[in-house]
Amino acid sequence: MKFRSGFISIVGRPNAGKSTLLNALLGEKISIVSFKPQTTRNVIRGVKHMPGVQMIFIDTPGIHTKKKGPLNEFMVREALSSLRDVDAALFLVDAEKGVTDEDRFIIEGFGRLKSPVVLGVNKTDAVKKPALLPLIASLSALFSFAGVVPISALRGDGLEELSAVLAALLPEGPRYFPDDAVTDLPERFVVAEMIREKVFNLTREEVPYSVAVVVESFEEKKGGRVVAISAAINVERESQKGIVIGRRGAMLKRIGTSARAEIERFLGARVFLELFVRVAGEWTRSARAMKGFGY
Ligand SMILES: Nc1nc2c(ncn2[C@@H]2O[C@H](COP(=O)(O)OP(=O)(O)OP(=O)(O)O)[C@@H](O)[C@H]2O)c(=O)[nH]1
Ligand SMILES: [Mg+2]
Repeated sequence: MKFRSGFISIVGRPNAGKSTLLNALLGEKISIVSFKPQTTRNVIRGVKHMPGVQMIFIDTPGIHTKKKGPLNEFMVREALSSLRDVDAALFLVDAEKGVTDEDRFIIEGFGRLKSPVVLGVNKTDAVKKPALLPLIASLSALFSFAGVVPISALRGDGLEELSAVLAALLPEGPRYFPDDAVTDLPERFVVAEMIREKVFNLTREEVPYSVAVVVESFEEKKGGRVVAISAAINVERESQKGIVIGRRGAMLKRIGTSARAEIERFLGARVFLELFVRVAGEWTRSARAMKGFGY
């Protein structure tokens, strides 16, 4: 049997469940998730190994048209450019939301793609079965998808079928990654993201959207059994700094405790995590400052 491999970009509106799906497909959490839109900011590559097949999934920021500003524009650009040079695209819609303007905007772009697009209808656990058929019919009227698979990324329903449909679209190709690789992201990046996820889930309004996390030191000790990490949570204003620190440091402590547990699982080591909060000016408005934070 010939070995097949390829790159598959997962695209869709914010909050459709793209990152949840990536983690579920890999069986490991590498991409952060929250109930708020615009969680993912960079493309996140994860490798799925199956007998005779290697699939490299690319999780992307949600594509949207309404929110403006340099950071949002960067995010949408990241998502759209991920579609260049992939072997297939997986378009994820949220069955609870139906067909939205954002979905229509994304579908319009598919006309220019050379690669096949598979439609994944997510969150089927949250809707009644009869609602799915008309949703699939109206989406299929807009574009000729190479396959349609209803799934629940949260529950893991339909993922085997989804993997099989996508694998069948991949060309013969090399093993791009070693057999034990889950991602090519640096550990520091994943750690920073895990901290950002906690801020995203624990703070409100504009605070999550004003935060950038940078791991400033990452030191392995005792042959890698212990890792000492120091990270800065950058915010835009003094008032946000107060919120992230919380009363007598309570919020920062909550962020640190939950992030540390997750980082320990990811690194398979004991972790000492030191967090501090820094005001970095209005970094989401400055292309240069954004670049410094990896955007
Ligand atoms: N009920 C249900 N909820 C889901 C499912 N998949 C994801 N979610 C929830 O949807 C929310 C958004 O999930 P994410 O994976 O962060 O969505 P995303 O598409 O990556 O969002 P962005 O990164 O902002 O573009 C979270 O609260 C998830 O728990 C699903 O199959 N069923
Ligand atoms: Mg995401």
